[in-house]
Amino acid sequence: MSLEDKCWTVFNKRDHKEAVHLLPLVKEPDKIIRTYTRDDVSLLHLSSRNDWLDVTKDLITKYHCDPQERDSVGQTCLHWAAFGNHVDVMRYLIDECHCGPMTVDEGMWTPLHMAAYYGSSAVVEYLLSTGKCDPLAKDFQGRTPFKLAKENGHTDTLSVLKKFGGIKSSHPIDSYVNILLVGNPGAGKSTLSHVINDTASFTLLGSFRNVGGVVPCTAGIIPYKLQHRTLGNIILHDFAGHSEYYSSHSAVIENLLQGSGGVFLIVVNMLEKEPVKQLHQWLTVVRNEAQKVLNQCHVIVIVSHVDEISNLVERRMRKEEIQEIIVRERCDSVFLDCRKLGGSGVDSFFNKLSSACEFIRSTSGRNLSLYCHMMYGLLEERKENILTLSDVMSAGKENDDYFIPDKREDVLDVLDSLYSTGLISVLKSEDKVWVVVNKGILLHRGGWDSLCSRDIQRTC
Ligand SMILES: Nc1nc2c(ncn2[C@@H]2O[C@H](COP(=O)(O)OP(=O)(O)O)[C@@H](O)[C@H]2O)c(=O)[nH]1
Ligand SMILES: [Mg+2]
Repeated sequence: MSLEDKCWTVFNKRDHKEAVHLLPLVKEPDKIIRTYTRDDVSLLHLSSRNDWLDVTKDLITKYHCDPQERDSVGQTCLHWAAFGNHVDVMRYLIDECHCGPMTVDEGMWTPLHMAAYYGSSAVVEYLLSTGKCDPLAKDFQGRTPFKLAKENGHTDTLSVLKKFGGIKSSHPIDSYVNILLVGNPGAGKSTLSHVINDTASFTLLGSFRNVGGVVPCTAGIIPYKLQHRTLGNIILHDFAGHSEYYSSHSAVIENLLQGSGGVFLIVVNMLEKEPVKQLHQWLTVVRNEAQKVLNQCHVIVIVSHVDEISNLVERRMRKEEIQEIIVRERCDSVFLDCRKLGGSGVDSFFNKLSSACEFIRSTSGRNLSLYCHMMYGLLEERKENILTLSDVMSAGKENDDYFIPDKREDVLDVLDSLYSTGLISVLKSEDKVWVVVNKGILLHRGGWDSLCSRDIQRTC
């Protein structure tokens, strides 16, 4: 047997004394790679699994082993340490070698998946305490670490995961920013909201978007939840401009902006007789609402239909007239043909909107607990528009991917926190609580009807 083979074998057999003895004798320990349950397993992988902190350090610092190297299924030494339930090696790899705790293997397993699957509770606790792991991450088959621990009956690991339920943790749902499109009828709000929607994943330069009639909604608002390429996660609210909706708009805006602020887009049609007067009116409405909610808001004025004025002198005069009040009111502004999917005006609009969204994200101070993220995952997975509190409680018990608190009051607290982000609505009557996951449903007449008919069915 060669010295290299011997060295690999003692690492595999966890013979620490012999490993320390052989390591300085072999040439290029970083090149020693063999097969063990899979191909491309290195000395560093085995040493991480064995919890040999001294040897792991030597391999990296003296013998040039790469802490990022992967075996044939894409696992790194962090995955191997998670398998062995070894916190010391793991801490060293994360803190000093900058190994990413969210590194995934070919099956999309993070080290947390690995630890949960093997019931390595100490590692689960350590990984969660770093705040750098996503306990909701799903593997290739859509399984969360919680599900893997549950499937394998690791009750200790499950309770460690649950212990972190109340701890604030960041997750993409934190980053949703409400964008509110307001303005008179025909200004271009719906057109612009479709353009934002259409450019969520890519831009077709030079093409136009012509929007047909807007679907009539009882409350006159259409919400779109989007993961936008340049804007990040947003919820876009296209408000009907007709005056009969104004009183309900005010209540809706107050509700939406609770706890997180938002970005107002005031759209004014340049062709209107008195665009300056309109802009003044909308600025007053928006400032009023923003003041009520006590959260940071940002306002961008969009002057639409600029393309319709072909006379350059007239265009400049009209622009200057509106620009004066925009400057005075210290708003961001863009002059646009709202139908365009690309071009410099649109790019400048997206840049402004994107910085406004970042501003809201950085100032909202939103900080949800792991329970909130779990609850939202659970609600999204159910794919139902409306649930009662008891539906939610039993869904929580049946679900293997997510966990929610056991007590009714704690579940209500979690739902209230989610309500304040604008992602769901919670409606309370004397004896019942309704959780509205798809808020759009309430804005159509059928939504209220379905809520009422379910209520009747349950009371019968
Ligand atoms: N020429 C031109 N037409 C536009 C512009 N913005 C919107 N429109 C058109 O104006 C009409 C009303 O737009 P819409 O988005 O429904 O207005 P909303 O009532 O504010 O939602 C539609 O036919 C749009 O195609 C623009 O900037 N330039
Ligand atoms: Mg519209």
